[in-house]
This record gives sequence, C-alpha cells and structure tokens, in this order.
Amino acid sequence: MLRLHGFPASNYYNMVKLALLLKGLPFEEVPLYGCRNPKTLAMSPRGKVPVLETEQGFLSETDAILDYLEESCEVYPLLPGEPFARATTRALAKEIELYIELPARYCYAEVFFGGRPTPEALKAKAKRDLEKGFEALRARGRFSPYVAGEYLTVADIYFLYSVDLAQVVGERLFDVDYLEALPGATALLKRLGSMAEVRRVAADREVDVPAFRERLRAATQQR
Ligand SMILES: N[C@@H](CCC(=O)N[C@@H](CS)C(=O)NCC(=O)O)C(=O)O
Repeated sequence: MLRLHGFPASNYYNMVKLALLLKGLPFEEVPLYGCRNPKTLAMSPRGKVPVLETEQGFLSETDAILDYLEESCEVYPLLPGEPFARATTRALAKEIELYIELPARYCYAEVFFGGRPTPEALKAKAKRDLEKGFEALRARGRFSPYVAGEYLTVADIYFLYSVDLAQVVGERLFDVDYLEALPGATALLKRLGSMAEVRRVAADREVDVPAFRERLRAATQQR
C-alpha cells in the first residue's frame, strides 16, 4: 500500500493527500516532520514533506508525486489527455506554486504560527512577487468553474492549498485583497471546500495545527 509521510498541517502534504483521496487510492499516513535529521533526509534529499512511499521507493517533491499518481492511476484524471492542454494545465499549477505559494510562504511563520516577524526586505519581496503572481493567475486562470476550465485538475489542487494562505498573508500584512480582482476564485474555493474529500483534509489539518505550532515554537526557542 502507498504510504504518505508528512503531517496534515502542511499544505503540500494536503495536495498529495487530496489527489490520493480523489483517485480513491488506499494509503496510510505516516507522521514525518521536515527537518535535517538522517531519517528524513534518507527519504527526501532536502528534508521536505510530503514523501510518498511506493513499492519501488520514496518519492519527494509534490509535483513529481502528483505526476506519478496521474501516470499510475487512470481513475479521476487530474490532467487533460491532450498534450497541449496537459502542458498548459501543468504551467498553471507551476505558476501558482512558484509565484503565489512560495512568496506567501516567506510570511507563514509570522502570519499563521506566531513565529518571528518576517524580515522587512523579505516582506517587501513577498509583496512584489505576490502582486505579480496574482496578476498571472488573473491572466491565465479560466475559473469556468475550475482554474484550467471545465474539469478539476492539479491546478485546482495547487490553487486550493496556496491561494487561501496567500490571501490571508495579503490581508494581514499588506492590506490587499487579492481575491477581489479574481472573479470566480472565491466561488471556486467554496465549490472545492464543499467536496467531501476536501472537507476530510481540512478537518485533519485543523486537528494537527496546534501540534505544528508547538513544534515551531520549540524550534524557535532552541535557536
Ligand atoms: N518543493 C517541495 C516543498 C514542500 C515543503 O515546503 N514542505 C514543507 C511543509 S509545508 C516542509 O517540508 N518544510 C520543512 C522544512 O523546510 O524544513 C514540494 O513541492 O513538495
């Protein structure tokens, strides 16, 4: 059976978990905390979660894991079959990851977990990058009703677990409402949020967040 290593407070972990649930693949969840201990590094070279354990070995990096699931399981396709549509859908997901999730991430510790304030220079970079990232999503996203069009794809998975966090970063730190200028995005978040699989992921996250916050607090105190 597939084993998903990581923790439910992680948005990347939840991207893979949702794909597994949508595809109806049986899997076991195994707690693993991203860090530089030898056990984690043996599974994930950069110590990041999620890690998917397959019969052939460990896979890290969410996009590679999602590709693996897509290529090994035809049920509930998360990418179109036609090569150009497939590539543009992947591009959308990548743009959300690189230009929305990553800049917002600079500010997560401060905004969500009571961690140290983000250094001012990094905050300024996050603000600039987020503006451009949301502009790109506005230009490229279809929201009809899903990010890439008619069907739920990997772009929606990245959207669901990135845009909500970036929106809160924007509201709390920069007094910006990114979703205001994105017609369809709020409706899509609502639509996705009502799915049973998404609700399950969200409920598990809720339970795990206090423990994650505590690990972060302990790690900050040790520094
Ligand atoms: N590029 C990685 C990013 C994953 C990632 O950033 N995971 C976070 C948890 S949400 C993590 O492992 N953080 C621990 C650390 O950086 O030490 C992926 O796509 O899977």
